[in-house]
Amino acid sequence: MTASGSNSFVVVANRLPVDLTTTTDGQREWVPSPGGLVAALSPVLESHQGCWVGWPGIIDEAPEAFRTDKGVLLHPVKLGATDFQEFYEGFSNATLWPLYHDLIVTPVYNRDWWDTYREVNLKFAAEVAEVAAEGATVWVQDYQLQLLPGILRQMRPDLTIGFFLHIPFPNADLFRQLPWRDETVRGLLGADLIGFHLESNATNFLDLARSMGLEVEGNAATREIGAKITTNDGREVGVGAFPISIDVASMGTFDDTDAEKIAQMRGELGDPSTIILGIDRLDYTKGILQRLLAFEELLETGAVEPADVTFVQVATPSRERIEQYRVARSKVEEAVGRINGRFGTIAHPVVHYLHRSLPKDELRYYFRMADIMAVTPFKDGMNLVAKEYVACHDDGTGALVLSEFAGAAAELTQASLCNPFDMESVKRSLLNTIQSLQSSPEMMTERMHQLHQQVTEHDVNLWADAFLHCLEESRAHHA
Ligand code: ADQ
Repeated sequence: MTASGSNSFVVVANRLPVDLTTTTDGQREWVPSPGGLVAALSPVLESHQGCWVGWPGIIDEAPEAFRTDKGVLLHPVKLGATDFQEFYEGFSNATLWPLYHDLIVTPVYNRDWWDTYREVNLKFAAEVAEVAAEGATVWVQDYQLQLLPGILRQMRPDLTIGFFLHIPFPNADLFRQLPWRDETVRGLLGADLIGFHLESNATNFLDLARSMGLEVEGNAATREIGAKITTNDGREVGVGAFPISIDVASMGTFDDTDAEKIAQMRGELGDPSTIILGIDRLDYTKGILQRLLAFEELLETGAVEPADVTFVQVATPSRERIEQYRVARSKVEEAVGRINGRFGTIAHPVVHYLHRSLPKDELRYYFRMADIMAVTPFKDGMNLVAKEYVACHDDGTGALVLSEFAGAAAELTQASLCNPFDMESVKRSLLNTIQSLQSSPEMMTERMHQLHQQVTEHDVNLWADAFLHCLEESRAHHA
C-alpha cells in the first residue's frame, strides 16, 4: 500500500479525546472523554499539531475529520454495536483488563470476542494507513490495539511505529493464560519501540519473549532503549520504561480568588479539621470500596471522630454495562449509604459521594482543598490522580496515601504507602497521616515539597520527549 495521507505524526488510540454525545434537547455535542490516556496525550498532540485517530464514542457513526481549536486533527473511526460489545466491552475490558491487572476479577476468554478484536484492529490499521504520510511516525496506544503495530508493519513498511502500554504488563506466567498469546506478542513486535510505565513491566515482557524463544539483548531501563528483542524475521524491537506523567503547568497556580472558593467549599462541608479525598474512574481495580471500609472501621473504633474528618469520593462513571463494574458501583454506593446511616447527621454526612465527571478546573479545587488524597488501587499502571494532587500542592500542604501497587509508588516515595489488600495497612496509613498533619506539620510540608519537585521535574513532556526520542533513535538505527 502506498501513502496517501499528509500527516507526519499520528497518534492512534481506542478513543478520541472527545466523545460525540446527544444532549437532552437532541443536540449533538463533543465532550471530553474520561481517563488518564486522554489527560496525558492531549498536550503532546497539541504541541505536535498531530493527527489523532480513534473512536468517537458513539455507535455506527464517524463524523468527518476536523481540527480542534488547539490544532489537533481528529480522525474518527466507525465502530458498530458488535464491535463495541465484543472488541471494547468484551475482549479489551473483560479479557485483557483483568488479565493485565493480575486477575483482580477472572478474565473471560471468548473466541468470538477475539475475532472481533482482530477485525477492529484491522479497521484501525486501514484508517491509520490512509491518514499517515510517507515515512510518518505512528504512535499506537494501549491494550485495545496490540495487533495494530504488526498489521501496520505489513501494510506500510515505510512507517516508524511506536507502541505504549498504559496499563501494567503481567508476569509471563499470567500472560500465558491468554489463548491468543502468540498472535498478541507478534502484533506488538510489529513496533520499532515498545514502551511500558515501569521497568518491572518491561522485564515481564522481556521474560515472556525469552520464554517464546526470541533473542533478547540487554535489560529494561528507564527513558532509554535498555533492551532489544530480535524478531523471527530479523528486525530489532526496542523495549523501555517510560513513566507517564501529567501536564503540571495546566494544574496552574492558586490565587486569592481560588483560596476564597476553596474556603467556601470547606465551609459547605462543615469545616472539618481533615478532608480525605478519592477521585477515580469507578473501576474495581481502584480500591474505592476498600478505602471506604477502612474509613468505616476507623469511625467504628473511635480512632476518628465523625465531626472531625470528612471523606469526599468523586467517581467517574466507567464501563457501566459490564457486570463487574455494575457490582463495583453498587457495593460502593451501599457502603456510602451505610457509613452515612451509621455515622452521619442530617446536616453532615461523613462521606460525600459524587458519581459523575467534573471539569478539570473544578477538580483542581477539590485537589487543593483535600488534606489527604487516598489513592488505593489493587493494581494500576501509573495513576495520574496521585500526580495531579501533588501538582496542586506547591505550597507544601496536604498528604498522599498511596497504594504500593500503583505504578506511581515507584516515583512518589515520600507518600504514605499502603497495601490495599491489607485493611490494617490502609487504616494505619490514613490514621498516621491524619495525626502527622496535626503533630508534625513541618515534616509533612517537607514531604509534600519533595513530592512536588519530583512531579514537576518529571512531567508529561519528559515522558513524551523521551519516548519519541527513543523512537527516532530506533528509526535511525533501521535506516
Ligand atoms: P486511568 O485508569 O483512567 O488511566 P488515571 O491514571 O488515574 O487512571 O487517570 C484518570 C484521569 O481521569 C485523571 O486525569 C483524572 O483527573 C481524571 N478523572 C478521574 N475522575 C474524574 C472525575 N470524576 N471527573 C473528571 N476527571 C476525572 C490509565 C491507567 C493508569 C495510567 C493512565 C495513563 O489505568 O494507570 O496512569 O492510563 O497512562
